[in-house]
Amino acid sequence: MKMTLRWYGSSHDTVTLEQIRQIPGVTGVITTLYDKQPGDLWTREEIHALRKEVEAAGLKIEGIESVNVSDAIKTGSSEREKDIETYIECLRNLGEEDIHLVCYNFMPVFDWTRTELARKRADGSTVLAYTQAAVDALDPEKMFASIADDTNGTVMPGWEPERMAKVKELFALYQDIDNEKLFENLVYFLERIMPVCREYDIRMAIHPDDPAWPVFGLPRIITSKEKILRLMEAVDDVHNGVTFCSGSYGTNLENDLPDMIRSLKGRIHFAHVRNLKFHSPDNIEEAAQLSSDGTFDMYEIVKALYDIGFDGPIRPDHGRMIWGEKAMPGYGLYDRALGAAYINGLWEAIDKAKKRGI
Ligand code: CS2
Ligand code: MN
Repeated sequence: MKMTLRWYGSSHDTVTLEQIRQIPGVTGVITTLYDKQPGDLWTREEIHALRKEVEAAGLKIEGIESVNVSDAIKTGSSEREKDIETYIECLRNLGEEDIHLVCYNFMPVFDWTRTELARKRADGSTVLAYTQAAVDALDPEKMFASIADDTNGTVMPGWEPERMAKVKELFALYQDIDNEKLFENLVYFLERIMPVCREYDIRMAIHPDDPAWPVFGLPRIITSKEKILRLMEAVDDVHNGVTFCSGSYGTNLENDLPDMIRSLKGRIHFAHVRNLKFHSPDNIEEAAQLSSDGTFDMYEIVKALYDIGFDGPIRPDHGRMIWGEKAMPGYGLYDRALGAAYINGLWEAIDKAKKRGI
């Protein structure tokens, strides 16, 4: 595996490339052109400039998270062909710049959903949290307003204010889209982009829905082993692959994470590793990577990735906010650096044990 950190670019991130470079074992970043809206073209020049900036800091762009997919593509509206053409051109430009991994999601309206961005834990750290009761009590249009005060002045991915201003319209777009229709539109999109992915060896890696069940009555299709395997079979090409996000699939305790990883051997192109602490099945908060701080056995998750020969980029997904840091919730420097060190430690121990035949 290649240890990476997500980086939002110098005009949005509070964390610098120089800081990332000093985390032991981190060799690359997962980044994006954060100002682009779904459907925008990413020019070769823009990608090249980003690449030069990252390389000047001694790091490599290991992948893009995300090239966002437009609502026209997700809903299959009349604008979809134009947007797919643009997406193909983005992929071509990325390929020309030697970038071979693209993470994306196919969630309607909201990207990930949380009800708190700064829940205080016993140790004084703050974390992202989700309670179903809070979602049920909320009007989706007020969702953004309810969390806006806790963003530390940053723009949260998938929660861009311009987008949230249109929530009502967005809901209307999905009115006639059920799970099957959304799945069909996803397969259509993948089939259309596979040729350019093959040409440039670009691995598409779908991020699961977070949480792994429908919110606000919207369809959700990437939530379980059965559903992700169905997608792998529907477009049976190695370039149609997976971002394995433990914290997203893991929101549903019925998902056996190590088993899912093993069943996706060869198709996991990117891994997001994080731990969750469950107070009940629908009252969940993010935890430190350390297994005993949360509910997951992080050793088993990393071991499963090791066992399937995972050699793609991995990143500690979200981190807690600690030591007085002010950053985008989930994306501070300190706890993600601790997370990277922890995962690296697990990996080294698993590797040495294996090589010594233990
Ligand atoms: C990420 C997602 O920050 C997060 O929760 O895991 O926003 C992820 O980047 C997108 O869903 C991928 O398109
Ligand atoms: Mn994730």
